[in-house]
Amino acid sequence: MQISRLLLFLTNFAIVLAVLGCAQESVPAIGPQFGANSEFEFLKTYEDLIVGYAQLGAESEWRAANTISIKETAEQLGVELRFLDAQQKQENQIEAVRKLIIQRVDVIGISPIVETGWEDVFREAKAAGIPIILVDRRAAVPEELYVSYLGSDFLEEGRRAARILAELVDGKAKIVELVGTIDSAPANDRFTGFRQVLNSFPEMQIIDSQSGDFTRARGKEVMADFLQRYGETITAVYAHNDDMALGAIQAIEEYGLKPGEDIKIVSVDAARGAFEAMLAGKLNATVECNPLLGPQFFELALKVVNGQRVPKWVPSIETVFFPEDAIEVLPTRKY
Ligand code: GYE
Repeated sequence: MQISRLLLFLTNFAIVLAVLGCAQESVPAIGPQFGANSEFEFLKTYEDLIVGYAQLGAESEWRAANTISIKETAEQLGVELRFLDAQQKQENQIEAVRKLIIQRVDVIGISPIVETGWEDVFREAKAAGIPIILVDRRAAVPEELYVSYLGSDFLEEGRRAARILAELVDGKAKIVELVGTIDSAPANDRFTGFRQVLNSFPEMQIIDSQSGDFTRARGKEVMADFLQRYGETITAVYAHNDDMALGAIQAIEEYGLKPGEDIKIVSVDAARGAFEAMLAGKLNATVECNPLLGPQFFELALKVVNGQRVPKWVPSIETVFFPEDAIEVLPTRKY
């Protein structure tokens, strides 16, 4: 009896030892998971990142808000940001990208001033192993030359502007168009999207279309010129951004007409100045285009640097605002 008990004890003891042994042996078996965890420890954090940013300029309220968003977010996250401003010239922006390549930053963000002419410098970045993220504006380059585009659907903005204007004028208007920077993605697409919708409104005619370069000063000049040429024939303005619409409002007032009444005006951006103009009854609607891209940009940059997959296009979420929204929305606007 005692012997059999002893045997039982020894057997149990052996089983326990075997189990423990197995357990010990199983450690290497789960090793790869620890391996993955230790790789995880090597993932970069925001504090490790050096990000280059080639901004195109400071032409509008939108751009000012966009720049602040990039700079403030970098500071909040602890990212080292090398920010260069091309002052509205493509050659400066190309130079900026080259400087950032020489500095061997981890990622380059760029809002390409125009769509074309980027292939060479983007290839240089690729050869140096530095990923490019397009922010706000697209570039017409093969997809393998950038990792992601973060920005708006400019075609849809153009279509929205046309639908709103059609409602405001009951499908009948003589329109002048203030185009953004020639060959820029937003100007190209806002131009095209607007016409896509206008095709269904035969009595809405665009009588002239000129670039105001996305600035208030040029918007005013171009509008003054339109008024000289067409006078009271003009019943509507489509401006590719709020700044040009605000310039046009001044020109219309100086000409002696009432903006928002005699001439209906629709623009794009939904910046503060547009809300103020809507409150004053001088602007009829603004289509939102969100410039606060800092947080999404750095999130993308971090993922890219850590080898994680990112979508080829990250669209911003946007809406449309009318004068009746202005009182409530203006105090909450961040730009
Ligand atoms: O609409 C305009 C700015 O690229 C979306 O550029 C941006 C445009 C914006 O100057 O105000």
